[in-house]
Amino acid sequence: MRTKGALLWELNSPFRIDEIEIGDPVADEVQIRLHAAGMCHSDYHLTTGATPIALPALGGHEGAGVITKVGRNVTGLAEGDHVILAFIPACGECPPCLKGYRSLCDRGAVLLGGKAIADGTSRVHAGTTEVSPMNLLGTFAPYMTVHKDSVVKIDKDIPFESAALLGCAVPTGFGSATNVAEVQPGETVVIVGVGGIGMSALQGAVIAGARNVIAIDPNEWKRDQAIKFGATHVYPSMAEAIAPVIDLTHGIMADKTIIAVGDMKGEYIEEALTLTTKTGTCVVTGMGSMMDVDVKLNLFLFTMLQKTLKGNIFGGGSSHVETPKLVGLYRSGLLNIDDMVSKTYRLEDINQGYQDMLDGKNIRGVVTYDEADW
Ligand code: CXF
Ligand code: ZN
Repeated sequence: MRTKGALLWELNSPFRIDEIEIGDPVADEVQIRLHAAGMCHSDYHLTTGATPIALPALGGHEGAGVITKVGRNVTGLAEGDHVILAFIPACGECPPCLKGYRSLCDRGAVLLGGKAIADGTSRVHAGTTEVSPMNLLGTFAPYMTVHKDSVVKIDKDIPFESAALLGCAVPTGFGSATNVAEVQPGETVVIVGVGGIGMSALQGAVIAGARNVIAIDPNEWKRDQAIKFGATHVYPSMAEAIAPVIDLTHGIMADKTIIAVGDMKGEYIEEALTLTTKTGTCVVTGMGSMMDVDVKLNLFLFTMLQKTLKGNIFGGGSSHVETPKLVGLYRSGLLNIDDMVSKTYRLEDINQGYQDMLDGKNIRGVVTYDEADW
C-alpha cells in the first residue's frame, strides 16, 4: 500500500517525510494501522550514526495501533486487535529465549539490517529503493507490516498514546529497576537521566519499594517532574549528588544505580559507581555509540568493593509477560504513563519533536495519526 514515512537518507540530516510503499503481510506477518508512535532517543541515534542502520531508514520503534491484515500462519492475532510493537521480537525458540531471556532473542541480531524476518526481503520501499525500518518496525509511518513476534495484543480501552510507550520506554526503564537491578523494598536507588526510560525506571524503583529514589538530571523541569513521579530527592548532576547521598545513607551509598541518559558516555560509569555501595549494582540502560569503546573505571575500587556493572536492553523481561503486568499497574493507577506523554505531534512535525527532546522539553514526545494520515 502507498503511504508516507519519516525517512533518514543520510547521517546528520533531519528526517524527511516521503512517499513509501509498504508490502502486504506474508506468512507470519500482520499489517497494522498506527495510531501513536513514541519518539525515543534511539531513533535520534540513527541520525548521528551512533546506532548504525542501513540507509535509507524509516524511523520509529515504539508504537501502538490496530491490526488491519493478517498473514498465513498467524495465530492469536486478528484483524481489529489493538496491539503494541515490541522493539525486540521474541521467537521463543532460540537459546536466549529458551534460557528465559526473551528480551535478548537472537532475532534481535538482524533488526538493524532492514530485511524482514519472515523471508529476508524488504517490506518498505521509497520508489525502487529498499528502506530499512527501525528495528524492523518503522512506527514513523501510518501503516506497517511486521513479524508476529514483534506484536503484543493489548486491551482496547488503553489509550494509544500511552500504549505506544509500552513498546520501549516503559518496559526498558521499569524492567531496568525491577528485573535487571532487582530493586528490593527499602533500598536506595539512584536514577541518572529522567526522560521516558529514566522516568519508567524511577516508577519501577518506587513500585518495587525503594525507600530513597534519587533522580539526577541537569534539566530543572525534569527534576520537578521526577518528584511528581515519586522521586524522594533530586540533583542536577552525579557530582552534586555524592555528598548528599553520603549523608542520606550514612556513607553506605546507593544499593542500585541506573544510568538512563539519552546519550551514554564512558565517563559516566565511574561517577555512577562512586554513588553505588559496596556489592551494589550499576545498570547501564542508556545507549552509547557503537564506535565508543572507552570507559572510565577505577579498577582497584571496582574489584575491592565487589561491585556489579550490568547492561540492560529492553528491561530483561519478555514483552508477552511484561506488557499485561505493566497494563495492570497502569490500570490500577500505580504506573503513570499518561503524564510521561508530554506533547503530541503530527508526523510532519517530527523534527520539531526531536528538537524539543534535545531541548529537554519532553519526557516523551508522541506522534499521533488520524484519518488525515491513513
Ligand atoms: C534501542 C537500542 C538500539 C536499537 C534500537 C532500540 N533501544 C531502546 O531505545
Ligand atoms: Zn527506544
